[in-house]
Amino acid sequence: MSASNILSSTFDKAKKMASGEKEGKISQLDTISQDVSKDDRITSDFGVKQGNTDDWLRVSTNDRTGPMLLEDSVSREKIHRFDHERIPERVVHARGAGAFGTFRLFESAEDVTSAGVLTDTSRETPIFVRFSTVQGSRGSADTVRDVRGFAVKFYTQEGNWDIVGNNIPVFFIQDAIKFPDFVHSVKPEPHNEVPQGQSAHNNFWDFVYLHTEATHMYTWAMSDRGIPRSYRMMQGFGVNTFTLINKSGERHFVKFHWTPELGVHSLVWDEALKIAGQDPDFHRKDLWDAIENGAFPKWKFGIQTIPESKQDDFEFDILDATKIWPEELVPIRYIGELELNKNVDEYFPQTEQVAFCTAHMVPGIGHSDDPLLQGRSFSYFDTQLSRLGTNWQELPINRPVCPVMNFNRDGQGRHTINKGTVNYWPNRFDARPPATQSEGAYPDYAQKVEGIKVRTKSEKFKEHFNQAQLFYNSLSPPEQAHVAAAFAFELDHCEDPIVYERMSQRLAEIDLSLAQQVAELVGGTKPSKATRQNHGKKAKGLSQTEYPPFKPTIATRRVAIIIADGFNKAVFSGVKAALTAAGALPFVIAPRRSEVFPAGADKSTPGSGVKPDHHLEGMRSTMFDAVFVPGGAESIQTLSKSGRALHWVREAFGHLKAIAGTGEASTLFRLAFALPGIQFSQGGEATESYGVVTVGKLAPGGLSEAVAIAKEGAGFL
Ligand code: HDD
Repeated sequence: MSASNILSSTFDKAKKMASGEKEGKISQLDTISQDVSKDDRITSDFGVKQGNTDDWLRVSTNDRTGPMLLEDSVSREKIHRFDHERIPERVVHARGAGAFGTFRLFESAEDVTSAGVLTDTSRETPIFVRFSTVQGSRGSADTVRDVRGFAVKFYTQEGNWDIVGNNIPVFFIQDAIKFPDFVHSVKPEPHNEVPQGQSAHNNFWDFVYLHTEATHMYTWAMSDRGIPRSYRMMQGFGVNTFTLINKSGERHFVKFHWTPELGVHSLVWDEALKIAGQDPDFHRKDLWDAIENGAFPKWKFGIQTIPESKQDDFEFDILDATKIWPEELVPIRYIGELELNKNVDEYFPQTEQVAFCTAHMVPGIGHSDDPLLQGRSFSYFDTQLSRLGTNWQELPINRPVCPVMNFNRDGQGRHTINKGTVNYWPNRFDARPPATQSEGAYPDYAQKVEGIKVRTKSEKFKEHFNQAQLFYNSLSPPEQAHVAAAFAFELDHCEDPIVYERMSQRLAEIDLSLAQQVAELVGGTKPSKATRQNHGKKAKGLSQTEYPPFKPTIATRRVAIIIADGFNKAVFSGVKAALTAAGALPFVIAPRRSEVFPAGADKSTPGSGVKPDHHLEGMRSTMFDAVFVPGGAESIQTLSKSGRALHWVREAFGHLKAIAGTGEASTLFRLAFALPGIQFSQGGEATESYGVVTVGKLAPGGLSEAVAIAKEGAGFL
């Protein structure tokens, strides 16, 4: 395509969009995307074809390499472009993964809002989501204990709307002015820049002790929510209180919720620690692979709303971001669905350059006086200036799909070419006047405000412990045990006694038994009585065990099938096929990656065996959700003698994974799990004990039992 053709087609598209034609975000991006094709030839940035991009132009002879010439502008261009590739990473949420998707509304919320995206059930709104960790830098590990970002950009017909949320429904601070202190305390310490992506250090625990409003949030962060199994298996929350305004001009306060179809699941801590080293990209790859395999992750979208007249009816301030709105008091109404269905084409221009902002709102959705939200809406806008430059809104991933027309002009890196003689309003041509309400102008809600100018918040903001207790009380016993273990791990990393001593006392304001367990482990003084009585109340929706998958499924779960020479091929093939048919991802693991032969095969005939996906040393059990071991006398004998194979199944057992085996596999399991109570099947019946499913003897043609085992194993996930 010639340059003029490319330009005219780009302009045609832009013109169509400006005239209001509904364009999807992907087709908009297609206008500026470039495929790498074999038929293309390398050119300079200015289009001149290059014959050699490997040698700098220099004065040389065959015998001697001489000096390089400054005149070689193409070499200079290549190095110069490389020197400036990096932009400042995000101050927080630097490490992330993004994907495109679609938002569909199945119930109109017109009783509370006039926003098209929340009232028009015939629409499909294109969206971009970026998940992230908070503390670590861009190259840090995915599975650290941390809050996860869940930022959603809706490219609506009325402009961009961003919900910049997290996987935890509350926050560490109530007022945006404290954000720099909070972030400094959790980031690596200033003297030695240690640790990376961890809250397990003196400064963080020092800050949150001195700052009691963080208590509720750090109790969540120490729960299993801090170590999700997958971005696909996390809830998302808008966290702040926003407002919705309906056609009659009535205002409701609102909180936004995303609930995953796959249920809410976590890693166990030992697993998270190991994966951080074994596969730092674990979550990124998980999201990418699911989308590439067509297993599109989905979330239900819900709203909790409170009419303006009921604003003061609660014992907490509904504008306080350190508080949830318990579902018993304010039920969630599910009205829409989000699906992620396309990976990015290039990470930097899309995932890295996407810029979210809490101030990006469309008519029908508005701010509240939530003091955290108000400050955020300044901060996000401001940070993009140093990260992306003045014209960050023009970057392709950030552009709305509806027309943008105003008299903002110039600045570094400006792309838009505005034709015409005027760049101001009003002008003598009446060009580009502001819109009227009936044309869709954003309505400013006429809110009555009164008060005196002070640096304080209302009384209710001063209560900091009730909901920390509510959360802790609502967890199941294993979840509570994980919270205690997490505090004990983190405070063990604090060398300064004042820090772990004070925190041991602080936990007694949540729950005495929690404080005692932690104090004993970390060497703090064990409190003998609660500094604050636990009120004993619970609320629904806080334990993640309340979020099983909408439909139980093994789809996209990674199952390791462990074999060695002499394995039972019929069982192996049957189970593998059954897993694949159910949408699971089976991986064959063996002592070596070169061909492994089933019982009875001629090892000298290449092709009669199976080529494993990985060898036992190369890929650890932590990478998988379940393990299946088919029988075969020789195979099991080899595996039983292998320390690595025994460790593999033992580790999977320790991490509470589903484990299944047939025939001789129970010999391997007996060796690996020398637990007196564990039962193994002797006959043809499947036996389930401690999450291990076995069938001792497979009848001839017993494949169906093996397949049933695989499916039953799936039931544990
Ligand atoms: Fe923030 C990024 C979520 C409070 C200032 N924040 C950022 C991202 C998420 C959140 C998901 C990453 C967006 C992306 O993927 O690009 N932040 C939250 C939530 C908060 C919150 C749920 C509490 C309700 N944030 C918060 C406050 C401030 C900021 C109080 C400042 C006063 N946040 C930022 C920031 C970042 C950011 C520095 C870094 C990069 C960016 O904005 O674009 O401006």
